[in-house]
Amino acid sequence: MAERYWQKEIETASREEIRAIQDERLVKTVKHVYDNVEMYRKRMDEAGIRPEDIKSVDDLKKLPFTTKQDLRDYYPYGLFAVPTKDVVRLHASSGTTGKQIVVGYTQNDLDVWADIAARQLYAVGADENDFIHVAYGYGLFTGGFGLHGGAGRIGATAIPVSSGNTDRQITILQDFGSTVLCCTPSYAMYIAEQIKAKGIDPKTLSLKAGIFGAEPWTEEMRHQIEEMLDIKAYDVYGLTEIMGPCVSYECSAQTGMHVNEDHFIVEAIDPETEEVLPYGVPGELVFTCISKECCPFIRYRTRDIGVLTVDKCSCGRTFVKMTKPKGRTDDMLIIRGVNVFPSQIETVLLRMGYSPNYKIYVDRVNNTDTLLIHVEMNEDMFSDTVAKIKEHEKALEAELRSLLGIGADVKLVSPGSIERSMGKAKRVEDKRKLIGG
Ligand code: DLL
Repeated sequence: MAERYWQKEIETASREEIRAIQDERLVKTVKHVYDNVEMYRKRMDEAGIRPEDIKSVDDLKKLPFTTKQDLRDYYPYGLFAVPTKDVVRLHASSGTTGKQIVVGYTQNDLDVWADIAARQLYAVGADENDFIHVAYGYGLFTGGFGLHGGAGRIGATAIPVSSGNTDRQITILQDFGSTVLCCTPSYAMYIAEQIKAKGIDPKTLSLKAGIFGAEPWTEEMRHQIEEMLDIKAYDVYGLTEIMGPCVSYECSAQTGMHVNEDHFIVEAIDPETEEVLPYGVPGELVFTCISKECCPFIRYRTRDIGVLTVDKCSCGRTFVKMTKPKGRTDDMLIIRGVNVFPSQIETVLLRMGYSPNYKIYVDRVNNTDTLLIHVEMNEDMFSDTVAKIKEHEKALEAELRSLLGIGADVKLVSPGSIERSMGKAKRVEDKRKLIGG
């Protein structure tokens, strides 16, 4: 298949060319925030850094980090670098804890966003002939409007279904001829389950690809969705603070996501020492916006753990690639001193032939952390004897122990009994946190 590019010149530019664009845009952005955002001016003055000291990407490490707490402290508009008369859109994210954060976009910011979402759509093989079924939520969440903007930019037909009402999603998939499905991977899985339950053969649908992100998901889950929906499933990454979806986008290679480096500089840092790590070493991803007008955050700490690589990609694109983030530092569970990511548990379940429908319960009993995982049994296990089910549970527990390095209790529950999510899945209930422990 001939490769297609939305903006081939930049997407396949040499590393030197990309670097030159970043140098120029970084210098401009630093001056912009120094002149217009009190927090950055204060922090740079305190650190004795003048905007003129930042001459290239090499100087980036001199600049202070920005955190989610900063967005909360300057809520709602305190970090905007343009007057509100120039702001044409607001989005917000509530996250799982704390006050929501608000970001603004100028018209130019929205145009850039549509461009990078268009890159994602082209990278999965979509063009003006496609029907883009957007089942991410529309509203203050960035998912719906983000992919929608990209669909318009490539001249495809956007179907703004938003999330929820799964029966209607399926009717639309059937009747409107959706070719690309955009939603969270957990919702894609639920849609796939419902399609199966209704006895619909996925081959009778026009779907060919899915663009799934907004939450961590494993390779195993990718394979399962691809098989159940008979599509190629692509990952997409982004966050409200930096733009929304499509900060980075997956291509035909399906081995990680290219960061749109003409708009964002990405670094991986050691979350403890804050030192910048070399390519190939897992670290906390940090993004600097270099083309945004309203909210060009500098060195924003995402809390997402990923690995950056610059190896030549088979698709021809030259932007740095990031792996699927395996989780956030603040979603990481520390159980009896051992770091556990929900995605590790998901890997084991799917490898053992279970569905990715599970719920993790963490508690503290007699000063010891407990880990209990509810997993849905497969339809064919449902008629098994109690003793047989116990055997399945024991087998899963052994596998989990060997991967996680700590023991976990597994309870197999009936198929369909774990609550499904139409947006980001909530997989963990940490009762230790509820009691302030
Ligand atoms: O989730 C933006 C988005 C919408 C991305 C639609 C992709 C598709 P927030 O609600 O601000 O924004 O959440 C951002 O979600 O820091 C990650 O922890 C997580 N996340 C996003 N994409 C992925 C992904 C949107 N592909 C937070 N893999 C980020 C793993 C992801 N985690």
